[in-house]
Amino acid sequence: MPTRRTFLGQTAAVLGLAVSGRQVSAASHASATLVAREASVQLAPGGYPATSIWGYEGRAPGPTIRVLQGERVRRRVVNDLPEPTSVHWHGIRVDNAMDGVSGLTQEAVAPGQSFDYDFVAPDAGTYWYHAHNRSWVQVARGLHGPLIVEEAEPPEVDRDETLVLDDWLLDPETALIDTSFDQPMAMSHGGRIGNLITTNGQFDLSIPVARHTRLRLRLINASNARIFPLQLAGLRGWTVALDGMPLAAPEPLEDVLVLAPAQRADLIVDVTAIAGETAHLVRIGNDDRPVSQVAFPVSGSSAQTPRAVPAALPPNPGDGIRSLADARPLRLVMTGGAMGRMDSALLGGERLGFRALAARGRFWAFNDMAEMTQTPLADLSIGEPVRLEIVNETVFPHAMHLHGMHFREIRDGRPVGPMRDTLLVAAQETREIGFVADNPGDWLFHCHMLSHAESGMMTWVRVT
Ligand SMILES: [Cu+2]
Repeated sequence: MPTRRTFLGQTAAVLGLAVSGRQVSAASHASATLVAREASVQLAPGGYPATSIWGYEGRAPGPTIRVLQGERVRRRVVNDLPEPTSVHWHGIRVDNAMDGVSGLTQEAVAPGQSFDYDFVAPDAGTYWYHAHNRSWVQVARGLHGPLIVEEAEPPEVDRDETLVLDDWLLDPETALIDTSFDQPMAMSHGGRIGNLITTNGQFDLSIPVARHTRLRLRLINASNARIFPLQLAGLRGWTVALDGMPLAAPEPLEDVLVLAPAQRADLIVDVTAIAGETAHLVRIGNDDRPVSQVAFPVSGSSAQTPRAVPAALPPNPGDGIRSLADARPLRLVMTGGAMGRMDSALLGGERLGFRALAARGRFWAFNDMAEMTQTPLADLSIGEPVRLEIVNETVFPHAMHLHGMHFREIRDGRPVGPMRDTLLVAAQETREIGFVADNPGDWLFHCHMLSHAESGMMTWVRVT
């Protein structure tokens, strides 16, 4: 085997660079179009060639869309790509026709065509948008961006930073995107895991700060399959929202924050490192070693003393599910994958063995179905409360995402915690969620390890 260069230089290269992290700008307001197109960007460290990506406005992440809570989001998505596409507004309780799921809520937008998205953003918080046609390919190529819905009265912070965490699978010689999107090994294991990890498209993002600066960090995991275990170093912080939805009370972030694909976390952090030091958002690497995800070099001091614990964010409208008294029980059993025990599953009305399924690019099943079926997992009446047990019989974790509605987790028979849209279910684990089916339409429920979704882990519910 020839020795291949790797991107391992990325850890050491982090320190010493002082690049402004502020990528968000007023430019996001300038245009009501969002052009999906090819572009060339420098992702890999200097010395490597530029990478040809697909990005909104030619960037990855795409421009930050920022609106006030209750305002409309209007974007004409123009498809300048060589294949059809559509855009999903992840975590936003949109009208079904605006959900952007090609094949379910709209036809994919052909090359050269456009589609007008127009919806109200009812909930404040940190959301994101991404391609939802062939998403295991299109998101991996860079089609995603932040969607920030601001509170009428946002919390008092010195800076508000959106941090889009992503990974890229690049050819280590050419820095081109590895196009083996359908690779059976990745599909049947943890999904497509990249070899270059970026924040806001930079492998070495560095945000200069002063001591005692208070920052709001809006973390978005836009990767196809990577789970980010994160920690703070030189920062004292609290989690104030998960998946955009406020926590009842800020939770001190002293241990590891696990951010699964598609999940978001809003943190409020105070810089405790002193001038001359560098604080970090730390990622726990595969070998359990801490690695810098984002560096915050400290110079000077913004205040003499640290500040008080932040207040909770104002709650969003709607209470979600509070009682399970009349909830309809549903069950979703996840099977398949490498080292799993799925002997067979249904595909196209035919029962196929695991090898035959694998030959057709199917490695997983929901309730014995290795594809999205014509009939929904459940036909729900508008306003109906639901409890859904998720049984993970595989040996891999899965980040389960419900479109159109938010759920709470059910523990000890009670709905608890903040409302969420994506739940990480660990290997061999059973979890339960509850929600009120209060948004009419056809809504996907799928694994957000995107190659898992493509190879069997997708279903839907109908609300009428
Ligand atoms: Cu999965």
